[in-house]
Order: sequence, then C-alpha cells, then structure tokens
Amino acid sequence: MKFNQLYLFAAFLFLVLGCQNADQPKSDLKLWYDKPANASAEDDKNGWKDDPEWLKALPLGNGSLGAMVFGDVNTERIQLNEESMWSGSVDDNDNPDAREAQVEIRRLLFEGKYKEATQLTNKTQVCKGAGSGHGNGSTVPFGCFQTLGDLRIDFQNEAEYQNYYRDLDLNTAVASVSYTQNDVHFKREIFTSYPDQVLVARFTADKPGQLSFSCSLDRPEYFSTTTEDDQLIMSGALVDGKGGKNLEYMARLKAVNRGGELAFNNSELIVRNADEVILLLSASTDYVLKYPEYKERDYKSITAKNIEKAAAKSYKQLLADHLAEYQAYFSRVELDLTPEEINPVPTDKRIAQFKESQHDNHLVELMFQYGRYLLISSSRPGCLPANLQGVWANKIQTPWNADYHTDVNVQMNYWPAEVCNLSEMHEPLFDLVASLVEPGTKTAQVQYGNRGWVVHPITNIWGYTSPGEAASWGMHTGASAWIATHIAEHYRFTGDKEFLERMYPVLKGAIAFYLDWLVEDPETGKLVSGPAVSPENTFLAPDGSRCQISMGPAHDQEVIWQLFTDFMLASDELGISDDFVKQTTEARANLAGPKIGSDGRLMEWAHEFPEVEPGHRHISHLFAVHPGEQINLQETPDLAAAAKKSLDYRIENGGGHTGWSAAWLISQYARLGEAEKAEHSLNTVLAKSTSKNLFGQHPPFQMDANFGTTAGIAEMLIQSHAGVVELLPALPADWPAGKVSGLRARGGYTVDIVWAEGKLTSAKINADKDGTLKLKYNDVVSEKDLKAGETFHFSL
Ligand code: FUC
Repeated sequence: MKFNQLYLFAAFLFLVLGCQNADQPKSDLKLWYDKPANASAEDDKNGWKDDPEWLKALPLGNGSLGAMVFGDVNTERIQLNEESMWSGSVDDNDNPDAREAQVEIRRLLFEGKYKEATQLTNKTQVCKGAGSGHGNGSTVPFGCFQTLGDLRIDFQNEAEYQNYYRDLDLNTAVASVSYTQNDVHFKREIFTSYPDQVLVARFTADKPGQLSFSCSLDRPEYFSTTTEDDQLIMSGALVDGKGGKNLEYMARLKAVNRGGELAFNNSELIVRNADEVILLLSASTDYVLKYPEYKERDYKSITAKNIEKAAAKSYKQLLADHLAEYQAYFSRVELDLTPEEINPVPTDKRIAQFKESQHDNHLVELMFQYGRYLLISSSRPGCLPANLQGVWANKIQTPWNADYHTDVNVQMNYWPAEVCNLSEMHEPLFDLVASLVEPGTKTAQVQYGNRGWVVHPITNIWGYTSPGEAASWGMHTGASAWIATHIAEHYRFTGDKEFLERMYPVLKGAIAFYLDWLVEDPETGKLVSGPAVSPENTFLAPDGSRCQISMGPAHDQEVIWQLFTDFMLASDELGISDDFVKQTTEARANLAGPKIGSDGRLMEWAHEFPEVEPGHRHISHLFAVHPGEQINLQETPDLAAAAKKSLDYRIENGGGHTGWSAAWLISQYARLGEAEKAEHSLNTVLAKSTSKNLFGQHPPFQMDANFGTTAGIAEMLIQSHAGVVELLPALPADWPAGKVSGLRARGGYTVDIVWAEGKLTSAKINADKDGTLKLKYNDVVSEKDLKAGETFHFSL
C-alpha cells in the first residue's frame, strides 16, 4: 500500500476511532519522547544551574512521594523525593531589636528620609541569625528541601536498541518506557500510588527470562544502605544547621518477581532471568511538625507497612486503585481547543518548534492539563503543600531552598486549585497557614509587639515566620494577608461553612496583626502599612538613593483591603457581628487605597518614585486586579484602565522575564479583558520559560510558572471575582472554536462552555446550592434562580 494510501487509511482509522472515543478522556494528553534522558549525567548537587538531563526526565507524584523517570535503556535512573526531606530545624530568628526602632523608621519615612529609613530597617528589622542563607540554607537552621536520592537500575547490557519510546500519560499518571533490544521488546510502567503510598515500577518483556538487572539506592550524602527481609533499605539523617543532625529518613525497596531469582548484597537487590518484575518503593521521615495527626512518626514501620500492603496486591489491583483515586480528580475538567492537528513530533521538539510558530493549540491544552496534573501530584490532602519545585528536586542545595515563598510563589501554586476543580488540593496550603499561627504569633509579639500572627516572604517546614535577612525583600509584611486570602477564596467556590468556621480564628488572628500594625499617614489621615516593601522592587528616592522601604506601598494596602473584605464576608456568613468585625470594617474604610499617577499608571508606592527596574518581575501593586477583586472592569473602570497602562509599561520595559511573572500577566490581562495580550503572555511562557519536560523555568526550574499558566488559561475562559459568572471574558482569536467542561465558579457552580467562530454557542451551569446565578457574556448579564443540583442550559 503506497504512503498516501496508507496515510489516507490511517486518517480514516483516526476518524472512526476518534468519533468512537468522543466521550473517552482525551487520549492525546501525553508528553512523549523518542530518546531517553541520560541517566549517567552528573548533577550539580549544590549549584543553582539546572541539570539538563534531569529536565528531560518525567515527573510522578502522589503528594508526598516524588519521582523523576529518566527512561534510559541500559541504566535506568529514578530520582526520588519525599516531601519532608528537609535539612535544618526549628529555630528562633525573631529580632527583639525591631520593635524599638519601628517608631523612628516610620518618622523617617513620613519625613521622606528613605535612605536613612532603609539603613535603619536593614539594621534593626531583618531576622536574627542566618535566615534563609540568602536562598542557600541547606547548612543553616532554615534548611533546604533536598533529593531523597536515586534508584538506579543497571541492566549490564550495552547492546543497540530500536523502537525507543517513552511517555507520561496525564490521564493515568503513568510513565512508560519501551524499546526493542536483541529482538526482545521490553516495557516499563511506573506510577506513584496515593492509596498504597508506594512507587510501583513494572518491568516486562515479550519473551520469558529476559529481565536481569541490579538495583541500588544512593544519595550525595548522609546515607547508608543495607538489606533486611529481602528488601534494600537506604536510611540516614540530615544536618540541623546547628552542627548536629535532625531529620531522619528511610527508603525501602522490594522486588516481586515472576520467574527467575532474586539475590542481595548490602547495597544491591539483584534480579536474574525473570519474566516480570514489580519494584515497590516506599519512603518516609520522622518529620511531624506540620502533620496535625502525628505526635511521633514511626517512619521505619510506616515504610515497612506500606511495602507489605502493596506487595499483597497484584499489579493489576495496584494500578486499578491508583487510577480510581487519581482519575477522580483529573477527569473532572476537559479542555478542547479543537486543534487543526496534533503536531506528531516528540514533546521536546514541539516546545522548540513553538518558539518559532508561537501557535500550537494542542500544546496549550497539554500545558493546561499538565498544571492540573502537577498540582494533584504534589499537593494531595494530608500532605505538605507544593513548594517552589512542587515535590521534585534533585539537589542538596536547591535554588531558594525550594521553600515556600509567600510573596507570590506559593500563592500562584494554588491559583488553579479552585477554578480548575481541584479544591481538595488546596487543603495542604490551609494546613500550612494554620501551622504558622503559633510561630507567627511569637514573631508578631517579639518583632512588633502586635497581637495576632504574621509571616514574611519566606517560610519552610520548620515554622519560619521571621522577616528575611535583607530588608529589600525580607520586609514583606503583606505576606500573611496575601496567603490568608486563600481561605475566603476556598469558601467562595465551595460554600464549605465547616471549613470557614474552622479557619475563622486563623483569619481573625491575621486581622488582629494588621489592626495593630496600621498607622495613620499624617499627610492623609489614611491608614497605611509600613515600614514595608513592594515585594523585591526598588525605587529611586528624591535624594537619588535606591530604596525599598516606604509607608503604604500599594501591594500591602491592597492585600490588607482584601483580607479585611474576606473577614467581613466570613463574619457575615457565620452570623458574627461583634466589635472586632466593626473595627475591621471601619479600618477598611479608612485604608489608603489605590491611586493613579500623573502618567496614568497605577501607583506602586504611596508617592511617585522613579523605578530602578521598570520591567521588574513582580507586579505586586496589581494584586487588586488579580488575584484580588478590589480593581475590576465593572466596578472600577478608571483604576482598571490605569492598571492596564502599568502592565503595558512593564512589558515594554522587559517585564514578564521570569516564568512566573509572565504567567501572572496572563491572568492580569484576562481580568482586564485583554485576550490577545493574555495569549501573548501565555506564548511567552511557552516559548521562553518551558523546559523539555514542560517544567516551568524562572530560570532555574520553578513550578509556579506551570500553575500560573494553567490558572491563566482558565481565567481567559471563565471569571467570577466581580459578582457575576462571566463566560469567555478573554477569548483570543487563535482559539476560534472549542469546549471546556468542569471549570468552577465562585458561588459554587460547575460550568461547561462551548464556542465557535469566536462566539459562545452554549453553556451548562450546574449549581451546588440554591441561589441566584448572575451570568455574563460580553455585556449581557442575565439572572437565574437555581436550586441545588439544578443545571441551567444557556445558549444565545
Ligand atoms: C522571589 C522572586 C524570585 C524567585 C523567588 C523564588 O524571590 O522574586 O523571582 O521566584 O521568589
């Protein structure tokens, strides 16, 4: 059969099969490659530079266990993570000198003496001790999220191989590798199971007795291996940053073979001539701090029990239980941008081609779902939240310690959680916030003599809440307000009153801090926050000096406004109207609000200062546009127009140059109804800040860009922050037809949308509870009373 006949026949097949699979999950949600990642490449364990081969490996995760599969043929490498694998320890970094100097700093700032104030702030307000070690904290108490180690599988075989293929299927969260060698077809399937808390790797061949390999476990430091009960065990302890050891960990590997035999020595598990092998790996640590249910964690027996339980199941059962749990989350949302064709090249080539073409709608679908996949894989209920690298890190000194940066990064990680129908994945963030109340209360007291609790721009698994070690970024006092705004957001989407009641004291504690922190600006009489920074940004003071510290930076004013608004909503929903609520309401009314500068842009600081870096990556003074609600097209058109001017100016001056920053711009422009500009920022992330395995890039690798991109795409298709559910608020011309199902809207709605020729054709809106739906498309707003469970079919 000649090529074009073959091609026509294939197309015909695709058509028939395509149609048959109309209601099947989209089977093309795969990252795939025709070459392995090189498992023998050395990683730079302490350098911030990315390791190129690691960024070709494929990520798996069950929330606490992370794995990167290289798919190499003769030596496979599965790089491993366990979410609590942190060096460091609980430490006191609160600075008792801060309180006294505060009044003086504020006086200097109100008098416009920014240089003197910045100097005094650097002297008296920053944390005591090493803080985060300027992002290199692996050997100081702050610590660092590190690799658990590597599972290396050596096949002692150098023969040529053909038909190589590897992929990660987002529908199943299974990575697979296959190739032919010496006329034998080999296959590997690997996944991390949440129900069974193990990594599962199955090795098969299409001829009997072909599987022979040795397995070893290692890491760059502080480990030993042994064998016990026919299992290979790696264990050790990490440094506490005070000259001793703290966190203890263990990884345990078991092989279940069919045919052939197993052998052991102290550092290897050896398989000979097996027909099939299932490797099971479990890992745990003695970390308890953030796990409310644990006082003591017997990590050794946890690993043993997980292995025992998993080994009692067949591979089929292990896979079925994994799929049932994983797909219950993943399959809730589908996006179809009706791509003309799916570019039939490996994913790394597609991302390279996108740099030129800037057009690949299926790649946009893939990136959208990949963000959902990564959130499910790095943030399951009961686990620690996704950190700067989700749950994946191959180093000892990970950039910025892979901590939780609270001046945009950890918040961005959770922007997709609600709108992309993964509300349960938000829970680890709330556990983190709740766990910061106790140390944050001490910081509020020691640093500022204030009630309530406070955190600054960085935290870790040891409860760090002190400022950072430099004023320029460390004095972000708006961080606790920002992270606490996720509480009301979760409530707006879920209507979960029990959750709101449980988190109300946490909200109230955050408010209490700001009611004590805010002071009246002698010039305006308005309440302002400070000394504070506009995260990590620098201005030129009237005397020409480069400063960061001021009173009333727009960002702080906006996040505090949002927090007060959230608290007023929560109090109203819970029927609480006490004096404290009254004080909060009055304080909100008296807050200094957003202002428009003489150039028509939204002001970043309370005064018009020339910017040192007009294209700065942070756009913190636009928090009120996104993710906040204080500025929006409907209620504050002038401020929205000024915000758009600020965004355009940022981009004209090189803004959006980090993955997360460009990802944020997608949502910002979408909120301002700027579809083409939102898409342009999306294309910037894909073209400039995306690795071969589609991991986001700061550079180095940083996962917030993935989560911000997924949330940005959703923000282009649906919005509900301004009291209406708006359909297709920022639909670019490049997406003329498509459909999306399962997105969520505030008020408790699940929404499906279909469009063609750039216009809405129909929508289905299902209501969680009784209420009045306000639906907006273009400028038309329609209202509909719906009962709980009722679905409203809307069409034009
Ligand atoms: C903040 C950002 C950086 C980086 C770091 C993790 O400091 O300003 O760009 O994302 O967090």
